[in-house]
Amino acid sequence: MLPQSVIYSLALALFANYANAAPAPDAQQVLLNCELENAADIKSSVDKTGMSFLDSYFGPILDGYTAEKVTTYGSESKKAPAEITDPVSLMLVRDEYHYPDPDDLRDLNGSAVLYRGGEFAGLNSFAHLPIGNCYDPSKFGEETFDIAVVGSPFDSGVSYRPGTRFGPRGIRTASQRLAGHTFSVYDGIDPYGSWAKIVDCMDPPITPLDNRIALDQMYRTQRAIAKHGTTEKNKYKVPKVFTLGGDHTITLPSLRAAFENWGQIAVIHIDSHLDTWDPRFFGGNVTEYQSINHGTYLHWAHEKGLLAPDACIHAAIRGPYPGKKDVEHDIKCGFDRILARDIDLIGAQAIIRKIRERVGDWPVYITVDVDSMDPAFAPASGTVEPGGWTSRELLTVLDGLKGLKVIGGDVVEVSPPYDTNAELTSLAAAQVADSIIALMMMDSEK
Ligand SMILES: [Mn+2]
Repeated sequence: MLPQSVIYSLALALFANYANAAPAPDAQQVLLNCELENAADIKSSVDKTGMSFLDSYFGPILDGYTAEKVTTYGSESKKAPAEITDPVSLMLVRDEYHYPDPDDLRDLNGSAVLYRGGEFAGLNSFAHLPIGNCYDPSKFGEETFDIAVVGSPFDSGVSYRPGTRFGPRGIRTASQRLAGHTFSVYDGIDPYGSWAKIVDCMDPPITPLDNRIALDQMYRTQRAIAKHGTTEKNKYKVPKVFTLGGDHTITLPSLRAAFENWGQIAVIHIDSHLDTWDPRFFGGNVTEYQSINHGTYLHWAHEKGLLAPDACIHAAIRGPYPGKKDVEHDIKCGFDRILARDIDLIGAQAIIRKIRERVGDWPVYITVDVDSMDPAFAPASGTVEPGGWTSRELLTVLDGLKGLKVIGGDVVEVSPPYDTNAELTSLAAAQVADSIIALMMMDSEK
């Protein structure tokens, strides 16, 4: 992504200083290793004494480092280490290094990665994704993408801790180290460097003063995003949407918009609470307005016919039930339940199997409330419940869902004002988003 012009000018000013202090560059411009095509180029960049950077610290012992020398040096049975054919030590040529030409802007405009530091640069989009032009109807047929990340900055449906209106920006800030050029150690996947075009549609304005209008704004946002076509390598015509919450109420408008494109949806709901509560008992029974909130939205999704019958499932459940009939009501809404302690009793593999069997071939929407995790890992959520999953356990379960038809998802209930200085909750949420986006990407590939 292009850094802003302000960053350009600051960096150029810095460069000007360096350029003045350093000797004038000669014809042989020394570049970093990533720019060099083969080992011969690297050798030609070694300084004139033939000493590499490491040699200057440790002496030339490493210079003749061969398999033969190692076997005679140690015991006979000692296995020689593999010879390094592309020795990094030859790359480090300190005294000979020349700063780039003052007009060389490749590292500043993003066309080459010469140095680290991109993590802090540019606008605060999710994982440094390009920002999409998502809400201009004249671009619907023109600007295509495969997955859109969008924020739903909303917290007027929460029953306990507020602050999730700042969730999207918190998660984006915590996501800055997710940025292409990195591959998961578990499955080798890098969704941002893959075939898929993924954009950040940023946050539309959502009113905090009337939930009816806010829910409609979020629904129209999701609907507009889905009107953009997809790229050539996508087997679907409709882009998928991943939403950064927001309190959990935001899942309802997302499901409503997704239903229009994908039909009935199997929801995998990872949360400490059921969230299918009968609105007559949870917060409602006074006005219709208050009957739609972060504890009842799944009831409404069921009542409006958005959910695949008997194909939805909760996981990490442990919050107390407000009433004795809650589980009965939950079953009527089409859900099965995996409890938080099942991770210890039956393990992640059995949980993954149970989820996969439950949702089958239905289009799947994965919604993760960060209160599914223990407060030790996600302290800043709307309604914290001790005894939850670790962030690792949650990510293990999510990554185990590879191959399902994941058409959308969200991570919700991140309230940055309650987070630690170390951004624990937002960091965990960003990683959850990363895992679900990867599932969405893999399913879309032709
Ligand atoms: Mn929830």
